Amino acid sequence: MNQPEVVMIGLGYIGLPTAALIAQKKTKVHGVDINPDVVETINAGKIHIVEPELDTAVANAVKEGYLKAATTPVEANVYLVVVPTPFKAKNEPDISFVESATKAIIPLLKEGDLYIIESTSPIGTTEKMMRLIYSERPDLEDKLFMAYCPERVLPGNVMYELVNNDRVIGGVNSESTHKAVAFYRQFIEGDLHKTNARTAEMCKLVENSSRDVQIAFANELSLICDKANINVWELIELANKHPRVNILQPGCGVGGHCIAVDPYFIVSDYPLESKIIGKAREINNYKSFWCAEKVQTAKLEFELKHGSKPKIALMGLAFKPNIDDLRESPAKYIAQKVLQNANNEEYYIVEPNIDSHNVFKLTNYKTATEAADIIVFLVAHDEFKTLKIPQDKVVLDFCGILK
Ligand code: SAJ
Repeated sequence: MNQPEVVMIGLGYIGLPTAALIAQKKTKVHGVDINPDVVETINAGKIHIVEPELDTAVANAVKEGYLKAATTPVEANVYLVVVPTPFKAKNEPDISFVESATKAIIPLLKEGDLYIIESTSPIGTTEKMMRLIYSERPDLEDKLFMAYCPERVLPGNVMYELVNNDRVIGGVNSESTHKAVAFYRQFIEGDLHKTNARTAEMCKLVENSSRDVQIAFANELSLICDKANINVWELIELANKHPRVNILQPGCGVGGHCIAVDPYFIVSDYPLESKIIGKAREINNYKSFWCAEKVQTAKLEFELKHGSKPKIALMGLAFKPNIDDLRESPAKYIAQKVLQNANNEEYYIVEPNIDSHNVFKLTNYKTATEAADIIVFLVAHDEFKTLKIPQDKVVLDFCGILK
């Protein structure tokens, strides 16, 4: 391939679909990933993640020569950093992947290049990377364009949302913002909103924190209603009849790679100011613990009443309904916790969206509900909503299946 237009560093859940999207528009993309297996898979026209429509997009882009992967970057005109920003101890964000991706491209940079970070990042990261770049390349001082542009796609609908969602684009100066907007305009049909880098960084964190806080409110209501003997689902439905009220749904906690994580990026830098954001994280985490305790109590009550051990069905392991993704899943956490406390009861673990699991032995959802004495709904998968549950079963409905 001749010199690519774009280097995409990080070929994961966001980087790879974005690379494929750019390549679909016949712009040459050189994708970079530290994992040689990922590189090999992509160069064979295949994909290593589950995402509808991504397979054909990547296969076509590779076949037509617009997408190529490697473990190291090459010279280009636009550099996109789309690598993970995980956590160190004490929920502090770790930007070392962003740093190492940036360091890898510093020697390749030339006047007029555009450098964009998409990775979820603490406030000030883009400016920090700017200082890093200019400290090593003083010859390029003020001659590069740099911006932050977070992604906002929902796993499972990435190929549609990447093109159609609005984007927030913040440069380290207005020239950078304009240059980055012009770049994204080629691939994105949603509106592109201009701001500065710090606001764009904060915007991403705030979007997910806002959802976390709203879910925490619903989860808090579920705890209060449990004590007050009120059906929380009915309550929320009725409250939402008010034209300006829109309460979200309680569940067994908040999982996934974004909403349960991003608020900590704010809390760790601004602990004194971010009281609601921090508390929401606590409430949502506590909700999972509370659910596990409820199972334990139901189990003991059953034993006292019947003088025998119950059979227990744990319904759902995914981090949200109708997906096969188990990472950071509160349902999985609850299942693990319940099994740790197991005392010769029989358990049926159910997850209709996956065929098998390396830790949990899975049971079909119909078989499990027929056999179990206690049915615990952890995830509101569609299949569960069609089940007819006999009156004599104990049901713990943490996700509104029976509402
Ligand atoms: N959940 C509830 N109650 C609700 C809604 C969700 O308990 O009423 C739970 C889900 O079960 C799940 C968790 O919250 O455990 C998160 O699920 P989600 O569907 O709200 O979001 P994600 O993590 O799949 O994707 C989010 C999205 N952000 C927002 O909706 C603000 C997505 O647009 C982002 O791109 C993504 O995070 C990300 O990458 O940041």
